[in-house]
Amino acid sequence: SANESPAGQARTATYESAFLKACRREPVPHTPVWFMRQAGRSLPEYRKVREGVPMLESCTRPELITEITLQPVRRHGVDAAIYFSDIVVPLKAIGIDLDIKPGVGPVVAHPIRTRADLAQLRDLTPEDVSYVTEAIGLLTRELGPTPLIGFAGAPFTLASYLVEGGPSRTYENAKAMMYGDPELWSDLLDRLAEITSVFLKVQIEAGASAVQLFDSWAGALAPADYRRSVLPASAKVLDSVAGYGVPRIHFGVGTGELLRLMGEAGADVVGVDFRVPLDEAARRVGPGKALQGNLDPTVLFASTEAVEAKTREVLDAAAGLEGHVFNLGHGVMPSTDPDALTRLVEYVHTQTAR
Ligand code: 1CP
Repeated sequence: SANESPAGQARTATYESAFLKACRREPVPHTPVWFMRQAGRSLPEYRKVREGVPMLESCTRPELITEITLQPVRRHGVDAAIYFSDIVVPLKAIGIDLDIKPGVGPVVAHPIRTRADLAQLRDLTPEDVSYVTEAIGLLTRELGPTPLIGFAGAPFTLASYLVEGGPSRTYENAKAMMYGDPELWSDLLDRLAEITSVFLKVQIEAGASAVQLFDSWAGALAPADYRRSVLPASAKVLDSVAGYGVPRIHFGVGTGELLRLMGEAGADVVGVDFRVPLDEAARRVGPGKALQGNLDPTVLFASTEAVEAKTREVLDAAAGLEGHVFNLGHGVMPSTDPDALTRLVEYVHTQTAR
């Protein structure tokens, strides 16, 4: 309204943005677009500001976080920003000895394999991540009406790093604990659910207008195991932030057989990787949820014509959805041509303008 403060007007404009409307399954002026890993090595301006700053250190500097988060919004005109951080940041913040090794990913010094190892985990407090609150304060001012997505790793995906000690293809130690010592496993996941809930609440209370729970590696699990040994902890996280009324996106890779369960865990929006077409994904998820996805990120290495043809397929499959947020089926690959991403945003916007 006319007598609203500038900050109030910005909040109203954010609430009415195409991205948040699509998450709420309301009509949109165009299909909103953002990209997982849109801030990162595909951008020369990112490589420049990250020079000489280790990854985890960059995640604790509010001005740097703000700049990196804004870069893809400025360059590509995406419909949402995603807070620059990493899923292991809250684990580092409670004192777990871990690092992000260039070209590898998160590496944990003392993997959690026994009940005694659980002592490495303590509760996260908002003060442990005060730089998050500060950075989001700076960011929401700079972003104006553009929504900011907060995020966290889901308990299973965090546990996969903590138990394996680093990236894995087989998750043999994590699964050995899950099958062999279900009580220890569920205690571990419950602790991680607590930490993750606090981390998401900090981001929402600081001004994030949506959150994404990344269960990137959940696709390694059969549905019955996911339902029994993983879903309860993810549901605790998603339920703990339900009262804020911000959309909750739930995403994993290779989760074609888990899509309905990932929705049932408490998501408002289910993220779909590129292996299941969105119309089929909607049948699997069932009514009452929006979907996010799902162009294969490697398509961006093909010609513009091929990118447009494959994007058209995604948009056609999404035509009957209750709500659609366009995204890739997984993160932007570091060697992607940033101009291809800019053209893709423009193409989705013009193709879906209503
Ligand atoms: O030095 C560097 O630049 C390291 C590369 C890097 C970056 C840019 C890592 C290491 N993390 C990040 C940032 C990051 N991590 C973001 C940025 C925000 C954006 O999207 O723009 C996000 C959302 C994440 C989340 C993340 N980290 C996930 C879930 C998303 C996904 O891709 O599935 C996972 C699994 C991680 C762990 C991680 N951190 C970094 C790497 C290389 C990995 C994956 C390692 C593996 O393969 O297991």
